[in-house]
Amino acid sequence: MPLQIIRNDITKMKVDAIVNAAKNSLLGGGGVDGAIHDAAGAGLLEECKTLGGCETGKAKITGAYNLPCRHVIHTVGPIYRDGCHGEPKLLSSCYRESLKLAKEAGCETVAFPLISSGVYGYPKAEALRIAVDTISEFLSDNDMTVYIVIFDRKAYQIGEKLFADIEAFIDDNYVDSHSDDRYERRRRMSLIRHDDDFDGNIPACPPPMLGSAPMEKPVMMQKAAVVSLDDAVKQIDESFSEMLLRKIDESGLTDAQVYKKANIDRKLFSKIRSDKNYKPSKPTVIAFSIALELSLEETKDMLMKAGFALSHSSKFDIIIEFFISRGNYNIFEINEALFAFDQSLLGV
Ligand code: AR6
Repeated sequence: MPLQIIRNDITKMKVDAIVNAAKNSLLGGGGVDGAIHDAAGAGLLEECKTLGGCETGKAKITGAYNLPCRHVIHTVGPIYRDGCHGEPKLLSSCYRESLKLAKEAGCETVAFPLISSGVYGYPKAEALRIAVDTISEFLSDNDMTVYIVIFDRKAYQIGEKLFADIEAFIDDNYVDSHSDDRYERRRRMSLIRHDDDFDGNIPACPPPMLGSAPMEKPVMMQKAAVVSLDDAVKQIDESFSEMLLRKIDESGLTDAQVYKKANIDRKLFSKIRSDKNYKPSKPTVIAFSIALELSLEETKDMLMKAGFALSHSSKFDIIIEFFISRGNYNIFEINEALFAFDQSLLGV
């Protein structure tokens, strides 16, 4: 996926270039700047001294010394006053100029911190939105993988009300098939075997299933599977790829509009387009269904074409269901929520 938001320490990123949120002198400082200089070693400061500083909104590139990346791109974000002193434009320019340098240096992978959102005081949510918008715009014309590296949870916080609503929705729907304690598993086992047979060893958990998973279910499912196999084969009429292309046609959007909205890169989309039997990952299917604003039923249908389902034993799935059932197709907000609940993000 071209744009990924992850939580990490940027100095640990094994990418072609990491970006430093520096100050005009480029001579080091606190925050991410301090961390990068510490990890890179003295050679970085020596090279920075030769650069003659950097204007706000511009960027300069150096070697990476002891860091696991190849280059460091230093950019200087605006100091936030009230948002009415050209800050958004300057911040956006930091991302654009850094990406331009990365492209010129032949970088295929670049990691950004949330520029200006620390010492320089830019409100984190706004800083993140500008980062995502500017990087997405660049990626619409360039093939590159770009990471936004979030260091602290506060940088990616959703509103309290939304958090509480999702939490309640999860509570109502979540079947935690992994949380059984030893006692509970033993109790369940005793329901299906004579106590005399029970040797005290607890077998591996059965695979997670929908609902509260009574133990008889596998047998019934096997029978059903045998009976319906013929029918099921007959029902394989339209593949995932065919359904996707049909839905795109019906939506009136262009291919490019859809794959960009889904945060899917062009190459992957071409593969899907040209291969009727392409087998996508589950997040890819969901990203397309969000981009196409499909209903919950249609989303389930599209997932089924690719061999997946929405399950109530997965918090990820429940959060997706929460948003789709409310008609909220904003990938950005969905990702904020997924992040807040420690789930992997869409388009990742
Ligand atoms: N990895 C990723 N992100 C980090 C890391 C890290 N290791 N450390 C901090 N952050 P800041 P600014 C996040 O203050 O606001 C320096 O002194 C941090 O949580 O580093 O652009 C320079 O010399 C925050 O979200 O940069 C300048 O004087 C983000 O990085 C001034 O600070 C940016 O915070 C620049 O201020």
